[in-house]
Amino acid sequence: MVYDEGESIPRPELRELQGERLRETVEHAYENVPHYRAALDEAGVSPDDVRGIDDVTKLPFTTKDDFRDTYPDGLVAVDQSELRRIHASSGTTGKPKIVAYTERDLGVWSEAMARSLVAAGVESGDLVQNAYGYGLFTGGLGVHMGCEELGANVIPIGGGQTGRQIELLSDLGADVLTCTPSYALYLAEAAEERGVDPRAWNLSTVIVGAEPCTPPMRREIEKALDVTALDIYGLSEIVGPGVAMEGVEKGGLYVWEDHFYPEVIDPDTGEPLPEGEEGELVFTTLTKEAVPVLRYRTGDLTTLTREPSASGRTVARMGHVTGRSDDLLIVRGVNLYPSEIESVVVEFEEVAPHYRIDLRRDGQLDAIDITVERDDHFDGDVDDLRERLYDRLKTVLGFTPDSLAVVDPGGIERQETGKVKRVFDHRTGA
Ligand code: DLL
Repeated sequence: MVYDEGESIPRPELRELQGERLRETVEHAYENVPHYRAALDEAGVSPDDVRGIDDVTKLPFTTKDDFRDTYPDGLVAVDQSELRRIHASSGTTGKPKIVAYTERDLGVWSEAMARSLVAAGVESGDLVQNAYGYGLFTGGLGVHMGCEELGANVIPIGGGQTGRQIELLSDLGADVLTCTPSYALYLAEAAEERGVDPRAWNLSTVIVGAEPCTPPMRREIEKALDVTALDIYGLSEIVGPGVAMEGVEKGGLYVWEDHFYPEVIDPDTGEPLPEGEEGELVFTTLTKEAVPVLRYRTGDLTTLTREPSASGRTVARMGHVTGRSDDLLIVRGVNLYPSEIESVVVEFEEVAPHYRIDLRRDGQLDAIDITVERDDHFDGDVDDLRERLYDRLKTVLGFTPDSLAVVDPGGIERQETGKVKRVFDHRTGA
């Protein structure tokens, strides 16, 4: 099932539509945002040079710094009186990125979210417990609007209040839960602790997003809650949740590319990469009024395909985000992505899917300490488990961690709301 015809426009028509919309967007940005006028002039590109969607590669990139440098509203392209909503990114360092929406922008977002819910199998009349934070974060209100647009029944509980979440899941029996993957696991664990069996809930689907979730982590969620876990992607700078959504077929995340045009580039050279190759995801908005965005470098690493999909949707599909280009940790000169450690942790049934990485300086050298948590059900020899984990980590990482601690269940501090922090880099104070 699709929500509207925009999802399955024949590709030649879609490209034509994208070309027209790109040209309008570039014109709009050039006329109304001094930053874009300067950037386009510097790149020697005028709106007239945009004749089709392929011309997107002529445009200069927009970066997070461009949002920060023009804080708070330097990228807004319409009069204040046209604005209907302001959100902000959940950035952990520096100023947040402020984003704004016109009425039409909110309509596009609601539609993208409704499409996303339908792709996940949500139907009008379904009950959705929305545990994404409401407020400046786009998660709560974005999902909420999509539910209303679709005609689903939404419980706007927001993030946190775990006791309440458990009670409502037991008493109201939502069909769908929306939350971050780390919170889905937290909730399942918290229910067990209270003597509630989360597998007995009525949930059939959990829509997880806002942070990466490795495939094994997803399987943990599916097992713990007896659900299908589907991945929702989005970012405030583009619109919020619902830029892309994994369908029930699980063949990648549909990108609603009649509104948000995706590219994947080599993060080092900025050159577009061939389909299927992993690189940095870049988005250009095609219909946004308040904050049009040209070639925004998301920092997120993934792949793109435009192969026909089993569902009949014609839009591009992206892979799960595997990490961020700025996630890369360099430890003693060796590249390390936190997801590599996660992939080992989830291989072992004897440990819980929680871990913590601490980086510190030991004299002139980098040191890395890894902490994992013994699973509740494991009552074997912890030293032996530690040895096996250590060996596996050495093989996967290509170097030897300075320490590996296996702590008792619950030993790693949980974060109840928001995006989970797993890396503590004491070398930089981050
Ligand atoms: O996290 C929007 C959102 C809310 C998406 C609820 C999905 C569900 P920001 O706070 O601006 O917006 O953060 C955007 O979060 O660039 C990614 O690094 C990360 N992210 C979002 N969705 C995913 C995902 C929201 N499905 C940043 N997988 C993005 C991996 C994700 N990372």
